[in-house]
Amino acid sequence: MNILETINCPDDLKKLSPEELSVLAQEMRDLMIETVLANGGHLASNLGVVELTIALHQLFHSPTDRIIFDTSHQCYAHKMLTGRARDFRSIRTRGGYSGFYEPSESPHDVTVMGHAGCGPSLALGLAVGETLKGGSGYTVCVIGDGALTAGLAYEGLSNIIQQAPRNLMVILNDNGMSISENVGWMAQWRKRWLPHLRDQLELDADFQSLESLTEALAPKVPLGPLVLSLGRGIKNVIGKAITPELGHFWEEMGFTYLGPVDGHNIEELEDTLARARRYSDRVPLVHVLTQKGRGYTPAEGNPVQYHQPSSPKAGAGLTYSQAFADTLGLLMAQDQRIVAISAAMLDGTGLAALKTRFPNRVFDVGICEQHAVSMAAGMARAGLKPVFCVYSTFLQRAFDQVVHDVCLNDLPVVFGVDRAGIVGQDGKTHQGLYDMAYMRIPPNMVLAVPRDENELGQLLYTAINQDHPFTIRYPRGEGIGVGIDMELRNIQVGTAEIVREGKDICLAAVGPLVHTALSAALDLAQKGVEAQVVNVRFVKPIDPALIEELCEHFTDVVVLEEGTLLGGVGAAILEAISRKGLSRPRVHQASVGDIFLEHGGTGELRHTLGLDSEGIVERVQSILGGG
Ligand SMILES: Cc1ncc(C[n+]2csc(CCOP(=O)(O)OP(=O)(O)O)c2C)c(N)n1
Repeated sequence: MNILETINCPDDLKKLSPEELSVLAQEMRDLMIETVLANGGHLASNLGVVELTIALHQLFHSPTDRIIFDTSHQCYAHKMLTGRARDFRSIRTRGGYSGFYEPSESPHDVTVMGHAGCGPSLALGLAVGETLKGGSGYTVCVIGDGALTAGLAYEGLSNIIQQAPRNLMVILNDNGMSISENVGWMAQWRKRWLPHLRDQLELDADFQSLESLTEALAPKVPLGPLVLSLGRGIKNVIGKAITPELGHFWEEMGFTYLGPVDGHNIEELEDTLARARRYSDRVPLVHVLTQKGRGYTPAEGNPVQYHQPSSPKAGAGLTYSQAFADTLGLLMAQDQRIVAISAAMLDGTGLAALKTRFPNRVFDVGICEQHAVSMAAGMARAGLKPVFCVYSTFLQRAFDQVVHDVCLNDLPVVFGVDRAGIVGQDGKTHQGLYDMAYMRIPPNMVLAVPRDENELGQLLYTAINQDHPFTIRYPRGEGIGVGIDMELRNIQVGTAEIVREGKDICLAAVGPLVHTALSAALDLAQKGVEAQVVNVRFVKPIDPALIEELCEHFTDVVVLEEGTLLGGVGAAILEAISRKGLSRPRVHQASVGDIFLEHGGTGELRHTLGLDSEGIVERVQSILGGG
């Protein structure tokens, strides 16, 4: 039996010797590597926080004390230490553990999270709640240097300083990386101080053993406390001589800055965290230096690729992100006004190659979706043609900027909404299910959904060549495999496309579901049912000719969408029919429903929801059979 198998709860850790803890860390890394290489998932970030997580669970008593990992993509070690090592291999699979915090799995997962920057605010809320309840629980918020590019994080930190709870600690998990290399002031601060950080690390290690000894002796010897505080003073002076301003920013902000600490030295971590916990005059901020990918050479060498290595089942076909970036590259080469923006997702959105090609016209702004949208509005006002490539789930955060800065001013900002629809194993925090509902609300917005990777390029061309806000949503992963037209052409805004004629029922779909509907129509034809298939293409404005056609020729229409039941394309069609004062055709919405969709394979999830060819055939048969 290895040591990890003996850990059923964090208390079991407390029985282990330092040597055993270091063997445990290795076992945890082995399990992480084996699992992620089989299932996909976040690897490099998790390898980097093994010792930090061990130290936290040694010192604090979760779940009475609450440990929040901002974003929670780096919670694998935490899951292993809180009773989930045995079935850890099920992570991200349907019915298995989530890859993020999931309170229904364990009371140690404080709250569902997957978006960056909300950790400080959540932690403050928990700490305040605990105080008002009269509880004694402590709250720890671990936040990465990447997440610290998010404006929301500073709203939380600023209010933490204001409220100064005595039961809260912030830990800066500094590995110099977001998914790609980090950007912004934090990254510059780090680069400036990195050589000094090393000196400070050594000083801290020496001082810490001395401080622990003095702390133990202080109550027992005369003048002990005086010697201790004198020692702290001297250390501060030496520290400041080596690194005159390190920590200055945090101290000025109102924290007590401790560190930097070697994030792979469990003893040093425990000592510093214990010290920080005793400081109660100001909220402590512990600066921990970790290495992304630690202990696995390929990940240490390429933390970007190993942030979330693609699942082994991923194929090699052209992805939607790549198709979008390819067309964008063509257009940028022809028109100097076109600029591209990413909020810390250069690699995922396919913009990394464009950044190399057009270094001054591709902007990685950090985890700052709100800022990205407002900046795009400013750029459009300045005469540029900005394209913001963003995952559907993360754009949610910038809804106000979409409405207020872009649509209210009717500015030509193009939103390339990637990972729209079911994303699969990342689960409910990352499913892209709401964009059709929220992006069709603001006046002036056009909202288009290409049926395949070829139409995606045509719609981007269309979007760039008009003067209004324009959203194109497209899914994660590979396209249908259709040929790509050499010539880009304009598609008339607000026009749907009939892709198959039929008289018995209409299947109106958006995105690749058009192809699924076509395949269902072929099956239905074998059973004597002639289904019409329509590529709705524009959710807004919805094609008036399509609505006419539906009202005149059909009793039933099935609307197929990878989105929420409320507010999406099904709702748009229902509203349009209802505005005509008609109650026919009957609209059957085949969507994800009004639920938060769990993790699992995309194929499995679609099957369960009836959004595959088989499900559509069954649905049509039940409708036509009177079911
Ligand atoms: C609002 C939001 N935008 C983008 C992301 C995608 N994302 C996940 S982890 C990550 C990088 C986080 O970096 P950091 O906080 O330093 O953690 P590390 O992975 O380096 O440990 C990004 C950009 C997200 N989760 N949330």
